[in-house]
Order: sequence, then C-alpha cells, then structure tokens
Amino acid sequence: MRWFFALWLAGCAAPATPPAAAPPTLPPASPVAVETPVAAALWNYEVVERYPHDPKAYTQGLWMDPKGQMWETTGLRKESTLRQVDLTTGKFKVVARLSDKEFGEGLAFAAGRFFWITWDTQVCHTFDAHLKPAGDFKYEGEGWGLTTDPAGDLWMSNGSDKLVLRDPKTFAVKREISVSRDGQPLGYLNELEWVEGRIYANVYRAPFVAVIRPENGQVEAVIDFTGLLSESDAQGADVLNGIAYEAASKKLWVTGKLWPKLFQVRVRQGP
Ligand SMILES: [Ca+2]
Repeated sequence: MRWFFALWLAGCAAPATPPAAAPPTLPPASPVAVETPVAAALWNYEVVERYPHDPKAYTQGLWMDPKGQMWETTGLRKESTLRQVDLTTGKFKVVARLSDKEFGEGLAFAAGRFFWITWDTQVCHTFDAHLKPAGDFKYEGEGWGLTTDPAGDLWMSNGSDKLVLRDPKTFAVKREISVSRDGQPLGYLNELEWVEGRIYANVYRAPFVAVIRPENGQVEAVIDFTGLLSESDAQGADVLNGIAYEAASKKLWVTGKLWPKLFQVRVRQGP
C-alpha cells in the first residue's frame, strides 16, 4: 500500500494546472509527400539516316511540322535566323531574322503561331502560319529552349534546372518544375522536345539528352550521343543542340551547333 499512498501524495502535490490539451490528431502521412528519386538509366542510340546540315548554322531550335517540313532557328548576334530546311538536301530558306542586338534561341509552334525566344533580351517573337510577325511577348530571365506539349502549352528552359510551362495565348507561367537527376538538380537544360509524354532536353556542353518526366521533373534516362559525329565531321563543330520529333511517324532527329550533319536516330532503352 505504501507505493499507492506515495503516488496519491504525489498526485495531490502536483500544482493545480489545467489539464494539457489532448495532442491534435495528425493526418496520416501523405505517401506522395516526398518522392524517392529514380536512378536515371543510360540509354543509347542508333543512326537511322544521315542528312547534310548547314555547317554555319548555330542551331538553337529544331522543329518538324506534321507535314514533314523541318524548321530551325539559329543564334549569335547579327546571325539569328528562322529557317525552312529541306531535310534531305540540307538547303534552307531564311524566312525571318532578328535585329542585330538579339540572339536567337529555341523555337516551337503552338496555337497557330511560331514562337521564337531570345537568349538575353527577354522577348519572344511570334509569327503566324504564313510567317507574318504576329506580336511579341516579354518574359523575365534568359530564354534557351522551347517546345510544345499535346495540350498546346509551351515548355521553356532558361539554362538552369528549371522548366516553366507557359500559356501560348499570354505567355504567362502556369507551372514550374525543377529537373533532377538521381536526386540532384540537373542544370544547363537547353533545346527541348516533347517526345511521347516526356521532355527531351539537351544538356548544354554535354553529349547528353535528358529524358524528363514533366509531372515531377525527374530524369528517367540520359541518352548518350557520344560518337554521333565522325571525327572528321566534328572538326569545327560545336555542341550537340537541336532535337525534333514527329509524333505520327515517331521519327526523331538531332543535330548540333555548326554541325555539318543532321541525324535521324532511334533511341535504344539500354546501354
Ligand atoms: Ca525542338
């Protein structure tokens, strides 16, 4: 009985404070609160076809329209052009130029217009289907790559690990994702292309194209294009840049800045 009495005494000696509020009931932990990063696979490629490409084209944007017409934008000040390119011969027709102070970047087609962004002047120029100027949009930061998703929205890169989703009617940002490879931010994302529910992105100054899940920014795979240019073709060539995909035929093309060749490639999901 002594222990019971001691407990009773201790209870009586306790200061008269109001009973502590019951701890709040916590909601169950959300199973999707933190996503486990997936390890990016390493994918390879095979060349389906080789085509000539203007070795003076500082390629920034590449887009194949559904009728099989290739379009390309080039950069560098005083040399930034929008071109209609004949895939098989590599011959091209310049259909628009930027002012001398501007530096052209990525290209996409959405809502009946071409969208052509600039590197550091924060302007996106648009052209209608007949290539007539159709108004400009302002944006903040740099412009690097641009592509369109099946909903008709635009995805844009700015050289960081961020991709933003923009409304083609207003160019307003609807969403932003951070791209990560194996849990680490993957920066220098450049030219973009929507391919079968994924965003393919050139990684600037690397022979890699990242395969990005648009819902969470995770890099599912990296396509290693090392060796795509022969040693002789690589003389004077700059980095890999330029991806185009035609959904109906499932054909994929890649090229690079000052590359003398443009390639139709098939991606192999494995090393
Ligand atoms: Ca592209």
